[in-house]
Amino acid sequence: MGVNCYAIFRNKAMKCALVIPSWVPEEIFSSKTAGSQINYWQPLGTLYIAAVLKKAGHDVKFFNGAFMTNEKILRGVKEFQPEFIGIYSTTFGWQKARQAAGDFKKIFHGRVFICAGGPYPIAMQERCLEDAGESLDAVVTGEGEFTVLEMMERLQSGKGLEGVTGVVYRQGESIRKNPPRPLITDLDSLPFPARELLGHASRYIPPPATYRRKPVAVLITSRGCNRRCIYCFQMDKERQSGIRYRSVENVLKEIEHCIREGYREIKFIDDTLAADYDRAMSLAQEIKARRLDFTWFASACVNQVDKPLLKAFREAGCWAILFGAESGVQKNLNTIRKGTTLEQIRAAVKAAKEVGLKVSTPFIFGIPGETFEEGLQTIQFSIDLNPDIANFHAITPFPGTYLYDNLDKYGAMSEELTDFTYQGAAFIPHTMTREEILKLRQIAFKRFYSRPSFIFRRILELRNLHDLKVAFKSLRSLFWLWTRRDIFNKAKSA
Ligand code: B12
Repeated sequence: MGVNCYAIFRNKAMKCALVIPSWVPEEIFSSKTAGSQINYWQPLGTLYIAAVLKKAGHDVKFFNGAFMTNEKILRGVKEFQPEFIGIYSTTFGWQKARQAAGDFKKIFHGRVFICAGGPYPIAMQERCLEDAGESLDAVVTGEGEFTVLEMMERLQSGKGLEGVTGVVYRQGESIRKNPPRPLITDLDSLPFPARELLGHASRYIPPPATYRRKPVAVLITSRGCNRRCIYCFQMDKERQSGIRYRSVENVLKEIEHCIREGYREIKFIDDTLAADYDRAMSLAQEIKARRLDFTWFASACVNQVDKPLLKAFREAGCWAILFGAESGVQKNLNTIRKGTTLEQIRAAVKAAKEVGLKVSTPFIFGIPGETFEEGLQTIQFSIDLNPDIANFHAITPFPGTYLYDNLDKYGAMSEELTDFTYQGAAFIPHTMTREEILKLRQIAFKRFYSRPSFIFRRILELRNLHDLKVAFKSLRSLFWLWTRRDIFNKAKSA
């Protein structure tokens, strides 16, 4: 390590830049369909880091590459002159994160401490430091709030990072790996995410058909999941700590805060909002009782809901619910360890519709052991289910998942990290080809969204300009789905 990074922190409040490297929709989606697929949910994880740093008195600036070019980020960070830079990374974003770290080190002649965090560094840990070389000083290997705070204190006092749990760091020529930091149990003790750092909140919009009012805030009421789906990345890999809940009162305080800040819709990003039935019921009843003026969208697991709960959600302003359906073939649901049945999926979707909720169901193709014919069965199942929104992804073996750790058993994986985007380039099961997975996705979107009954229903539901825009974007994607072969094969459909 060049300049002794630990020596530059001799003052109280530190200048911290939090960066999400630059990315554009076309890097993830086909340019022909990106318009109806692109999602700009708020990056809550990084905003929690920002909130604890601000609360500790540090000067924090946030640079979101979803809306900034790399040049703009480099210029902005250079101008800010931070002493600490934290870079967020998914698997898809790692190469950009590594590059950005190198650029920052050059700009500041090494006189800046740079660490990485987020799903990919959490899964890969010291391998990120090995891969990034001197560009990176440390990796936060879990929830970052208290780890980053303790790192600051250590850096300020010029002490090293020995004993700071949840961090892997460079010391001289060697890499030190400290024990993992226990997961935060008292989530109510955390400050609300620093959404004030987002600038224009109206830019953070979900995919067109998945919101009703703007601006949309993202909110998480619990952390973790006790399910064991083989493709899902979870901080707590072995699911030992189950689900950690915020108190309903603490959640309501944040909702009221968001409404005061002008938000009109909330996307709850809990993996499932109904894991604790009674808590979910009291949350909905409290929202209704307090007449809080916002609409909301949440996800739930099909065997955790029933009509009374969904009715309570509806009456509390919930307009849509996402059920992780995933497959229309029971064998494949079992393979991914979803823990649900086709009958439970049908029952949950039916109940949600009966209480007037819109239903969104994602499906995945390329499940280990799945055949092309079974993929067609899943498409027919999605049509029979007839949700309002259906999405058709490709299973993706993210590092840190059971699928990734047991790859050989199931299939082959791409070496290209930018393929890790659910779009179908990252994994091929032994039972299918990549072309078949991409073909299934194209057939699925075509068949599901081209049904005259579906289009007629959508026309009848047109209410405002927003709906018209959504309809136009969907029709344009449909046009390309029918006129372009291999639309999901990025190499061929650019
Ligand atoms: C919100 C969200 C988004 C938002 C914002 C993401 C962003 N930060 O730019 C949008 C819609 C833009 C997005 C896009 C994508 N996403 Co996304 N997204 C999520 C989601 C639903 C919530 C993240 C969140 O806020 N969680 C809640 C907070 C509390 O947890 P957290 O994020 O893990 O944060 C903690 C730690 O990671 C750490 N931490 C977080 N940020 C930072 C920053 C620093 C500096 C440090 C030190 C620590 C740190 O501390 C935080 C607090 O404890 C997660 C699923 C999930 N439930 O986590 C998927 C998830 C992160 N996304 C995923 C993917 C694949 C993508 C896309 C490739 C998908 C796509 N097709 O669009 C793109 C890639 C974008 C990119 N720039 O890389 C995967 C990543 C898996 C992986 N290993 O790569 C996830 C895990 C979903 C999944 N289960 O598969 N996403």
